[in-house]
Amino acid sequence: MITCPYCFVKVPPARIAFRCLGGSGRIKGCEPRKDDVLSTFTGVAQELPPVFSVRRPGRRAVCPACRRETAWRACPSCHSRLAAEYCANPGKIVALVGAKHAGKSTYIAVLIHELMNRVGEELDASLVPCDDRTIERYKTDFNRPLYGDHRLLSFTQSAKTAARDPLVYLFTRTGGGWRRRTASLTLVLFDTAGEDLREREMSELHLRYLNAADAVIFLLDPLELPGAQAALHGSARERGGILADDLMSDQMDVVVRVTELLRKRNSGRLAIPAAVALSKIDELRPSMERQSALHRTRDPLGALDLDDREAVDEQVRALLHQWQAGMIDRYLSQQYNDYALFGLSALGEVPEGQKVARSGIRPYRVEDPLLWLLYRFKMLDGIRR
Ligand SMILES: Nc1nc2c(ncn2[C@@H]2O[C@H](COP(=O)(O)OP(=O)(O)OP(=O)(O)O)[C@@H](O)[C@H]2O)c(=O)[nH]1
Ligand SMILES: [Mg+2]
Ligand SMILES: [Zn+2]
Ligand SMILES: [Zn+2]
Repeated sequence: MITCPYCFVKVPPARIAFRCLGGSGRIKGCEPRKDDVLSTFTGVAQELPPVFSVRRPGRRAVCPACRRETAWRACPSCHSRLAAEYCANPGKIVALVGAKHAGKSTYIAVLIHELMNRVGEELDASLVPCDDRTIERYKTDFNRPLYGDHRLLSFTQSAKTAARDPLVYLFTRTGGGWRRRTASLTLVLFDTAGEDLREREMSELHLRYLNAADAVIFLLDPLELPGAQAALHGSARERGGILADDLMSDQMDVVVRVTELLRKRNSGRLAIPAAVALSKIDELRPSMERQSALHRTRDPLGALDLDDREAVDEQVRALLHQWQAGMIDRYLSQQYNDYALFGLSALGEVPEGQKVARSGIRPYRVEDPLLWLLYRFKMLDGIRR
């Protein structure tokens, strides 16, 4: 079974569809025509050669209409293209969720950038976009505003008003040891708007997305945890609490709602790994730093440092309890077999108005949740020092 990374419908391999290549030059083939299924799904009119299904889908198939051979595989449900690498490497879908304004989009923007550069180098890994839409969308919606114009990202539009394409990347790493085994992971990141996760009537797409998730990352905004106020910079205290009166419940609400949905898949404690991260920890007061494992930089070991992991986990747990948000920790421990706590900052510095700080983007521990998940997926070693 593979999960379509666009519509998140589960597709048995025997039902993978193909799209005719159409004609090119002197080679005759089917004419492009309006694809209603894809147009409805993407919200943009799409003209392409037709999609067809075959009895035993392999890597290629012959179009029944024009007899031309094609290797363009498509999801039978939404007609999006399924990349060959994706079909070969059943993807791990990482769901990223958090309340409105928690920092999800900024986190995605910076995480991808880091995986392509610094962290990719450390792990001897490559991150390659799986389709053109991913390349386009990362560039226009994430990279250009943040890294090009140094502007903060605008809030994510609800899936109700704008089509939402997930970003799909193939993450490949060559492991250590004499065998140099190569392992791949398809990373499907779906940038949700905070309000979409909150409403009682969550959309079909979101339900399928969460249902298909192999791991979930929760982002919690410390500015919105009332008990955290004393630990924040003065300016952050003023900026916090702008969203609603009942903010703790807002941060918590998303955790509970998403957990309830995941719960429908099985009874007992959930087996799906959950990474729970405080975002924006650059907003914590410098006085926090002295005893803090959180403020120690992670050594680039190319492996998960288990001692460091435990220290950070403990510290974030202590912070949550100190901030009267211990309920979140208790709730997680009741619901999940496997959850871990993190603290990170995508920007690394408090933004100045609508711009990133003049010192630039200096992410801090953004990769930690992913390293932990890779370790959980057996794609990264854990070491003790
Ligand atoms: N100090 C600090 N602020 C951040 C950081 N990341 C995001 N922010 C702030 O949080 C705001 C919201 O960030 P987004 O990434 O748009 O949040 P979101 O979760 O995608 O929000 P929605 O799309 O509306 O659900 C930004 O405009 C920044 O002001 C960070 O690492 N540090
Ligand atoms: Mg957003
Ligand atoms: Zn054809
Ligand atoms: Zn699909």
